[in-house]
Amino acid sequence: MNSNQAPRRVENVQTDRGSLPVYATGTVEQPWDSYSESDHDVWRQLYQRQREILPGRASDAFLRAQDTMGMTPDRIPRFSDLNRVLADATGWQIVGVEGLLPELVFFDHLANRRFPVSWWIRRPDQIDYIEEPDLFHDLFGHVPLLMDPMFADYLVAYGKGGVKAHGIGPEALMQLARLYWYTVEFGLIRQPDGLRIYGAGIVSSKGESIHSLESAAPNRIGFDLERVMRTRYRIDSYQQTYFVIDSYEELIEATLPDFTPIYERLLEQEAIPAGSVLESDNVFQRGSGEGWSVDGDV
Ligand code: HBI
Ligand code: FE
Repeated sequence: MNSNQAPRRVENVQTDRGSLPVYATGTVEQPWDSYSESDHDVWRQLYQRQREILPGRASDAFLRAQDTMGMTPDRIPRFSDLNRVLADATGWQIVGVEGLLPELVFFDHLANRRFPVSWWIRRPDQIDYIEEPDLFHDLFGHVPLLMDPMFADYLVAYGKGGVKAHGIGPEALMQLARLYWYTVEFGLIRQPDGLRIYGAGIVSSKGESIHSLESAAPNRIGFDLERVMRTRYRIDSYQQTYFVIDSYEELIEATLPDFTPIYERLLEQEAIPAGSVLESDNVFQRGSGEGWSVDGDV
């Protein structure tokens, strides 16, 4: 990526991931010919590192989809190549963007089966962590599951819900952001052979791919829609709680009811701290809490 191609920052605003630059809302063509050898090398390093540790940790659907899509470590994939496969599988399309979008713009993309993917990839010195979603996070982490019809339909329903929630108010948006956070970004799924990762924020991170499944520190709790929508989360560390679904169908079923009465009911209830375990929880693991910092819940 040539420096003159740096993403156009619009402004820093308080998002549900803390204060981050939110970018121009238009979509951009993927400047594939402008990627430098260093950009392809960053993709290659991250791709190979993750594919070494994800077998046995990532969900079957995720690993299968990545292979079906034809993603390889060799070069940064072309959005146009992946879009041909996606169109046949679930009708989704990737659109290039500058980075994080205002929520309503983001929800509208999802509602119309368009997944926004940052066109730029992180620098070599950001290999282990980058605050904003770059091409690797979006393309490696989020895009493969768009091949799964159930998950793809969940994201459309989520986007439509987000457009509606935008008209309701900030509390509704916050409750929906928690649902996105604990499923699309940091969700676990129970398979017959054990718990597996499907959340993009986990599969695109080496440390959290291991921590989310193998550490004694976090809680692992069965997914419950209203429990998740009440639960605060972490943006600056590993999650203190991971929620576990039994199937992607479970996510669609959760989005079927009209959320308006749910938003109203949740307004009466306290938010739940990120690290709490409730009597009513279906507990897979009650975390030790080792390494948790007390403040910092969003
Ligand atoms: N924009 N490009 C992009 N990618 C995201 O994942 C994203 C976003 N804007 C808003 C957003 N996510 C969050 O508010 C979600 O919780 C909706
Ligand atoms: Fe993401």
